[in-house]
Amino acid sequence: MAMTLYQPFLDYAIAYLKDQLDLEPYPIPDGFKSKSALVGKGKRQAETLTTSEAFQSPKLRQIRAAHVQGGDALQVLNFVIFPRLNYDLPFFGADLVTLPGGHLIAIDMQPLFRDEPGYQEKYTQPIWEKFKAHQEHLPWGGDFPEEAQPFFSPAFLWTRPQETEVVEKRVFAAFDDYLKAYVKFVQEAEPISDRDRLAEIQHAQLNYLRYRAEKDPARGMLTRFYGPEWTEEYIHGFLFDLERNLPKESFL
Ligand code: DBV
Repeated sequence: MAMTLYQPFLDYAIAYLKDQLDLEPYPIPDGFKSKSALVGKGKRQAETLTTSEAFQSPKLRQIRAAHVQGGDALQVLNFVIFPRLNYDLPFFGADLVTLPGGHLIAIDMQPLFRDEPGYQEKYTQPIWEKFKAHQEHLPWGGDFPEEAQPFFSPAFLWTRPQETEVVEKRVFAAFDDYLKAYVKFVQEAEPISDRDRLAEIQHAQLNYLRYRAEKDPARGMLTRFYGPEWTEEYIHGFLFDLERNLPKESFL
């Protein structure tokens, strides 16, 4: 059953990251660890629970998950890793979404510098074979916002599986491969000290973050469940919080 379709993804990711990296907790602001609402009317009324988890490591500023559980037809895991600003690492981004209309899956290592050939060689080439293999079972999901394209790598997995079993098996396998490749990048990453490059990294991180916060596709859903005030604070104070933490995180 789809009741907790994405819990195994989350449990696995946290366990693997804890095993491979030196994880510490990342503070979650009051009111965001767990939030529930009753949604719908009468017999169709159901509880919708949103829980958050967050960690950090010496090279990763924030590893965070938002997990929405509202029954078989509403399951979401949004899992993103934001590197510290003195690494040129991509973001790890997974948006695993199950709505009444079906499953919608986005998995990528999202580039800071999409169009630098050297960057692609470093961070896309190593996953390319795996991407091609997974894409045979997880075909391109179509219809994708044009303006979002600069934020994705050529190895972006974007797919809308019909069957829940495909999510449990194929999507899980892809998530696993991308996470393992990402952790390897992290383990091999060297800090950047060149000031111009640090400025480019900070600029690219902010650009990505502002885009994600502004266009968050969950805004409508979260606002319906928990109201606009809670939702805006959740987005800017937790999900995409770099701007607020910039003074202490910046290397400039
Ligand atoms: N998406 C988020 C966060 C979510 C979340 C923080 C807390 O960035 C969920 C939850 N994504 C979510 C939901 C939907 C989508 C859709 C609930 C369905 C919205 C709806 O249909 O009502 C990738 N996610 C989408 C879409 C895209 C992405 C392109 C389709 C919506 C559209 O067409 O605009 N999210 C988007 C993205 C990444 C990502 C750029 C990177 C991996 O995480």
